[in-house]
Amino acid sequence: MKTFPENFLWGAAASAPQTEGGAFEGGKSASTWDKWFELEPERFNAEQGPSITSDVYHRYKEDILLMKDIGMNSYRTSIAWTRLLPDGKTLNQEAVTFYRKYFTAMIENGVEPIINLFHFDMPWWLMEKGGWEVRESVDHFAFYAKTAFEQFGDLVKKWTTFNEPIVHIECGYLSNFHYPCKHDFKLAVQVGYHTLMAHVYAVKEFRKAGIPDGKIGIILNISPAYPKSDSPEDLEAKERADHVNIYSFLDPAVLGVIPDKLIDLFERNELLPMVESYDRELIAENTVDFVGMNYYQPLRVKAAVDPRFPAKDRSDFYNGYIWPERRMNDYRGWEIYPEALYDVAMLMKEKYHNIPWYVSENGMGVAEEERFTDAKGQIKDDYRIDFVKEHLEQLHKGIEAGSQCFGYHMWTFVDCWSWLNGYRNRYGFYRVDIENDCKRTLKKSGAWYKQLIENNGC
Ligand code: BGP
Repeated sequence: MKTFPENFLWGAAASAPQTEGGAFEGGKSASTWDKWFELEPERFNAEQGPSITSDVYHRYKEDILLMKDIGMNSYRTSIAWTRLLPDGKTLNQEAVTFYRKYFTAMIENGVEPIINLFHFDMPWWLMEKGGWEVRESVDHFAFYAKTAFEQFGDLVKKWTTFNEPIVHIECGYLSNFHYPCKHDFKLAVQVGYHTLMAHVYAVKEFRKAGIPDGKIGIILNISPAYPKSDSPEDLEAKERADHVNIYSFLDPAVLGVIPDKLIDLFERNELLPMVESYDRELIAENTVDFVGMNYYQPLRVKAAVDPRFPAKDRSDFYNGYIWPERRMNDYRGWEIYPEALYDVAMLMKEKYHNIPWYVSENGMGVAEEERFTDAKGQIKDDYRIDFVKEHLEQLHKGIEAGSQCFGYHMWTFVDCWSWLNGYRNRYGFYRVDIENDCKRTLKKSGAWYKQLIENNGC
């Protein structure tokens, strides 16, 4: 049996916009997702929008008991900025009451809340001004962060600023998956820079708040790049991919510096963002205490074919390729490669002074899971159990080699709403029956996870 360290965090992750629902209840204002769905419902799978999702706004008590049932000792979700500060300035007391009850119920049931501030859910009032494109977004975010620390700092000890900041940049400004669906590399870099500064200002607010025993981190998605060959061109493609997609946030967040190689690459390609003279110092002063790593898939890269200069997209820095031996989760189109989790563990140990970190998301989305229901009504998701086992094996190897990983969170606890994919792919330990009042039913993987937690290993 592979035993994990004492007090290891076992749990799951989710986000406010994907679970809460109550989109226009309790004084909440519209997020960009709420508004985009109103404008273009046909862009969303089966026209499933964010207004109800898994109804956690009304069911959080019931859900926390279900967490307890499977022994989870921690859970990450986020606060909806649009609920706490509907106009960006005025504190919504109903939201304070809701989140205080929600977090208190977790604590009372032995589930430590890890609370994130931004999970792709830009308030619409701010998006109308340009969202992360404009520098004033940084100040608005800092005020929101400060408010959250003041209101909930007595309950929540582990905080994170952003979930996967690269995703709202690439999906909103390089591909067509998040509003505002622009394609502009230079703007994408500016959006990324403002996001980074918003993170830095939130960390600064956190230090000022002086929450006893409080720790702050950031959640990044990590897809380590694996080069097609050892040729200098393919190796350079790997370096560029890792710099753009990983080190761009990980280096400033943990080491307090933006890597020179990235600055040089952007400078040569006329992509440098507008900055303030004091930013560099602020980045250096406001590093994190821990990192969350969302790992789903690796990135296979080779040298770019016919790159444009200056670059118009990441494909001018590196190209993807299909690794002939790959295994796929075809429902999501993501490669399954557990070995990368060991590489991530080693990266954190060797490049990032062995900072404490945890697997903040890992999981497997599968469509039409009801196919696997047995006579007693339980979904037999053995594929998910195998997936987790294989990943935990690699993680365990990394911990044995000295990496300071303190937890493993599955995406997700109850099936949740997924952006443009709606409820197509399911990830949860509990099935959510959206046709039947969002009823929850334990899947086989949930029962298996309970055993895993009891044994602190598998
Ligand atoms: C991560 C996000 C989550 C979640 C998950 C699964 O990148 O942090 O919000 O959605 O991926 O991906 P998807 O829902 O696109 O299948």
